[in-house]
Amino acid sequence: MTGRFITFEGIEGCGKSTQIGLLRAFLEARGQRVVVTREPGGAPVPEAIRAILLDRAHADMHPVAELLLYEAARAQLVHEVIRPALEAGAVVLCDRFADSTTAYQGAGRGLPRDALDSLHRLATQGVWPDLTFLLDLPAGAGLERARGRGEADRIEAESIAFHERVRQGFLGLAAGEPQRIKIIDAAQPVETVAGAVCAGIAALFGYAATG
Ligand code: Z5A
Repeated sequence: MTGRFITFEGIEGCGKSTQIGLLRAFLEARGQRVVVTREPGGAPVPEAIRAILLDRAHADMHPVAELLLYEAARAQLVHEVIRPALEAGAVVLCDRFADSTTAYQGAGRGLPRDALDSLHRLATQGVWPDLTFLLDLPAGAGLERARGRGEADRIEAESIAFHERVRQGFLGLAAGEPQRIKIIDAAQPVETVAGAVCAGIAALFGYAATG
């Protein structure tokens, strides 16, 4: 595959969508073809699964059912959007990917890591990020930002303790894979975070980070 696969991770409200929009403009200004997508979602079947996952009416969803739905959405998104875009040479920017499952369903819900890793292999079909930005923020700060948007969805409505376990799960992943996962302090102003993202991208693509 000739394209590049870049993912953004972090707790709710950490600024992923904001940074993906800025990075898209940065890359397109340099002549890159960019495909932006998100998890769960990004295509008709994954969007339908997203609606089930985030619906507060499904408060009693079993953690394993939740895990399998995230992986099902991922399998379809990889098949339908991510792999074809990478094969066509595009830069794919994805708002969340398998690291989110390890953090939320692993660290957050307590599901075993070996089961998660097996399902990631099945769902991702060998497609894995070249670079991941972890926008790190204390759970309370992220939820405060996100809750400014209105009623919380099923996952947002979890306790601060759950979201803090998720945050620690992300940090643990980054500690184990420092080459792929770059931690950025997401409490900094938008422009400062964007500068750090561009520096990481410049290293990957070999061009100047300013712009
Ligand atoms: N989930 C899971 O459990 N397992 C999985 O495998 C996957 C996902 C893939 C998807 O929710 C939920 O599914 C998610 C994890 C779970 N739930 N939680 N929690 P989603 O897609 O609806 O939401 P999200 O992915 O968590 O993203 P978000 O809430 O849309 O936030 P964001 O994209 O990271 O942030 P933003 O929209 O760019 O910014 C949020 C606000 O902060 C906005 O008002 C911005 O203007 C502001 N902002 C952004 N940057 C800054 C800075 N630097 N300073 C100050 N304010 C800022």
